[in-house]
Amino acid sequence: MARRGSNRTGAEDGDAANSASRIADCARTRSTSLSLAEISDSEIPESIGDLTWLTSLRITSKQLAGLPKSVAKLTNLTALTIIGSGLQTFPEALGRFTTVTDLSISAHELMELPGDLFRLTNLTSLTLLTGQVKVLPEGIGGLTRLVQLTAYLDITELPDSFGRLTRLTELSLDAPHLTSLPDGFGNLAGLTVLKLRAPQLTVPPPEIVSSGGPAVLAYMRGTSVDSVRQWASKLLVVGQGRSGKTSLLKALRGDTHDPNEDSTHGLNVGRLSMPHPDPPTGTEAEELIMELSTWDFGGQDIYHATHQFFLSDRSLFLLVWDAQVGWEESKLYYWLDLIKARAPHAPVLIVATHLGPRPPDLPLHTICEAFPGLVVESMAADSATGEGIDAVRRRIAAEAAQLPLMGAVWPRHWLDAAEAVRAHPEKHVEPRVLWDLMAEHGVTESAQQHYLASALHSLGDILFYPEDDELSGLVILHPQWLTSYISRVLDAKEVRDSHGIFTSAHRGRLWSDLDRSMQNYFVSMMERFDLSYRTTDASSSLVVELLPWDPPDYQERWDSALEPHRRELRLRYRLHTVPPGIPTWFIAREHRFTVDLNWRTGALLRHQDGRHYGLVTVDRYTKTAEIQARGPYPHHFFSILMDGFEQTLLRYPGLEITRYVPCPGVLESDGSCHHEFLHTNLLDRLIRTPPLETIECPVHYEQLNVRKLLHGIEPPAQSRSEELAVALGAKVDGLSNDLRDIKNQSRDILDEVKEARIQQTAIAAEQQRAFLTELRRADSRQAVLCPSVVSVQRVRRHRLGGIWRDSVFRLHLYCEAPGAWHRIPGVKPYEVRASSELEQAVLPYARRVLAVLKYAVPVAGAALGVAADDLDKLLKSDVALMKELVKGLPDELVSTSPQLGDIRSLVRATEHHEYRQMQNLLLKLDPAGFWGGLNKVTTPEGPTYWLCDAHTREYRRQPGNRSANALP
Ligand SMILES: Nc1nc2c(ncn2[C@@H]2O[C@H](COP(=O)(O)OP(=O)(O)OP(=O)(O)O)[C@@H](O)[C@H]2O)c(=O)[nH]1
Ligand SMILES: [Mg+2]
Ligand SMILES: [Zn+2]
Ligand SMILES: [Zn+2]
Repeated sequence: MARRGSNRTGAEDGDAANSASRIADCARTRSTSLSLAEISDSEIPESIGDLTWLTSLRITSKQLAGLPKSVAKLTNLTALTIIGSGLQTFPEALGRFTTVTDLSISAHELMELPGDLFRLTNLTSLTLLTGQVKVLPEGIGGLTRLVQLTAYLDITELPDSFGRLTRLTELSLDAPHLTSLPDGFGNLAGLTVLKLRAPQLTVPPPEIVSSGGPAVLAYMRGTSVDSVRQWASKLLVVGQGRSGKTSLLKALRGDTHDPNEDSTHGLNVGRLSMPHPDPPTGTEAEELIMELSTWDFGGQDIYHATHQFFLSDRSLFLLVWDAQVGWEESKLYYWLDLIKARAPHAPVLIVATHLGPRPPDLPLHTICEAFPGLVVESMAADSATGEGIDAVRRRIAAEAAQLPLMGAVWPRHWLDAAEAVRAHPEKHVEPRVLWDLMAEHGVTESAQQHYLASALHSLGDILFYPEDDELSGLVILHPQWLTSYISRVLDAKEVRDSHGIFTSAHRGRLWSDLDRSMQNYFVSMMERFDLSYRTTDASSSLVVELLPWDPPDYQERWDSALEPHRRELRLRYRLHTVPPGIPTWFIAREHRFTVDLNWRTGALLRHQDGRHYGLVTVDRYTKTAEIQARGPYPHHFFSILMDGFEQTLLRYPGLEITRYVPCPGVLESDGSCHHEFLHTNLLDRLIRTPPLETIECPVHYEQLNVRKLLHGIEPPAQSRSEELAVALGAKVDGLSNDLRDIKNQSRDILDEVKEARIQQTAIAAEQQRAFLTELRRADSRQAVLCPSVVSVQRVRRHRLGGIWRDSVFRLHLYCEAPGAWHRIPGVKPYEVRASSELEQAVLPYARRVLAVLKYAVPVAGAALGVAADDLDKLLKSDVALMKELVKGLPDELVSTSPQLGDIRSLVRATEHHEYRQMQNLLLKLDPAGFWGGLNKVTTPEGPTYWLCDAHTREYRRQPGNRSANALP
């Protein structure tokens, strides 16, 4: 009731007010937009029909069953949003809203989309978050004005009519069971933003989808012109060293057995062709030949981390073991764990070799129970005598024929070009040669050449990193060639003896057949794979797989990081297996924090501020990993490390991960408490209404605050850090005043100021990072089209005749370095004439930026070529002007609905409308994409930021000579 009479357009009340009073409010203020948020009543009163002037209506309700008849009178409505989690049938009245151009419906229980929906032919923007709907009717093709479509559906296919939506520019589709796109999809020529989450898709193949919208369109257009089916796939052969992998492949090919077969160094790629056992009807040739590219991996442990990059899902695995050695010694569980982690959907054929006195027995039933759906059969064959080889070959053919990508449709030219690239005899070429080769085979468009190259890269056929300054000049056509050189380093006793330090002297000896530039290229390649990093003495690298197992003495340093604050954050990961590369890849990836205290299963790291420390440890026996951070305000550093670690774990899409928060309690008897809380469980407690704020530790019986346990683990922790930022800001100001008094310049105060500043910066960093993460959550890396942090001012411009007439918005770009947001010195702002239309886009966005910017801490200016004081002044004036600018804006902040679970990202995507609008504005203002000289940097932890040169250097592996793009 307190809100009555306030003239707030579209305000949403947090409390569950009844809709009648809101409608009455609206009737009095004649506001054109009405929001009925979280209303408690299931029926909306008919009086809503009196609000005939309404143009925008938003209803969110858990109880909503339908809409009153009178809504039909709202003939001016153009935007309608209904979020009704309980809505089971579509409101009948909906079909009458023919004036509506913008419709958004979230209804998780809705099973069907009625034909009525497709009468709304004026729709330009449609959002359907209806995850249970199994069919998208052909009627969708009638909505030819659609520009933007966001949908979460349970469909397996899109209707053919979809190709008629030729005005579509933005499509976000989350369809977990979608298998193919319709032929007409290629007609959607204007589609610039395509976000597809469709893991089951085979047409186009995932390697194309990962390149983004334009690649998908080019592919679909290509197939509609002329397509062929590709009958090829990969056969990956793994197992312990000397188990008989190479020999088995030879036997399958019909080559003679070599009793003295050499051990495989790195990996060997070859071919195996076999007839399709059951060619689809209509196949022209009498016999359809399937081409399998065989990947024979050297079995030695040391290679395993390198091999992971070539173990791809949607391939067939042969897991080979030596019957005379036995299944346990052959580590079948280890290999199955690994395959499951890396390629959870791949079929595995277990093959015992070396048939002899000891029968090839194994507990198949138990194994199949432990790995449901993974193992397709267990067989036995002898490569020396040929016994059983035919049966294995037949079984491989049968399984290969079933692989999802066997027989995939490709544009004819693309396939021709791909074949030509695969058959090229050179080991490496310049990109120019690759493009020429593709052009010769009909792929002439530069963009298409890039999509194809990136698909071949994802398939493991070539290695090419066009966005990496150091690696972009070369295309490796045969990955096994590169791995053989890496293997030499991994095999080298001298490198192992020097604790993994690979010096230029080693390089000269081990890679003597490579010239200098190729050696450098290979070193960079190893860094790309997180296998090594350059040490401070830039001529050496540290090969992380060769680090010693025993930790150095780090404890004292680690303990000192706890004083004087005793602030510590911890998170524990329990994994179903500790696969190769964990945590070594992480150690390489995060080496910018190194203090040279690394070992094979852990590392002590330090933040650049010198006060925050992190510790990462892995226990292979208990299959746990732990991340800890300590310092004055460890949350920021902790989240960086956590992101980096999660990013590394992502290389294993099938890895089972459970996260725990260790109990911080201390027991009188024996030190710290050993209990751990399930991370999801803690989160669940807070989602409850009312939230369960405390939890009892079952070991030491203390009631613990759940938020405190989770602090720093769950972004963005906005309110907590805001409070602290305010308090600290005041403290720093106060202390600084004290300092002006000469007598008071004691060490203590200086130290205190320094300490407070470190904390302040860490808090700002956490907020700024969380802001950008949230903003870009729905974007892929490619979609981070332009910088997002801008300060906005409105200036009156002096016109001829001395009259102040024209008003412009002035936009200053900011460097996005977390914790150090700053204007870029010497760069002119963008200017755009203010209009009311623009205001709607700019102001709400400016407010969001301001919410974070106001706590920003002045950057140390020296590195940026300006005095810190000047930057500080700019920052303060930007904040003041922005406050002025957004004053009077209704304080409506759209809430997201956590109940919606996995469709959350899409909900956010649609609610990030203002971000999109700002993005579009900036793209118009800077069509050449200069962005004040900011660099787009993808950090090793995943997020992409736009950074000034000085801050870019922090992420570069070596100052000044490489871009910091992370691995794919
Ligand atoms: N009798 C017999 N010998 C075999 C069989 N398979 C392999 N061998 C022999 O076992 C040894 C190892 O075989 P490889 O094929 O090189 O084994 P691998 O698994 O490729 O070994 P790595 O490359 O080191 O991982 C060689 O001496 C082979 O001749 C088999 O089925 N029967
Ligand atoms: Mg071998
Ligand atoms: Zn406890
Ligand atoms: Zn910067």
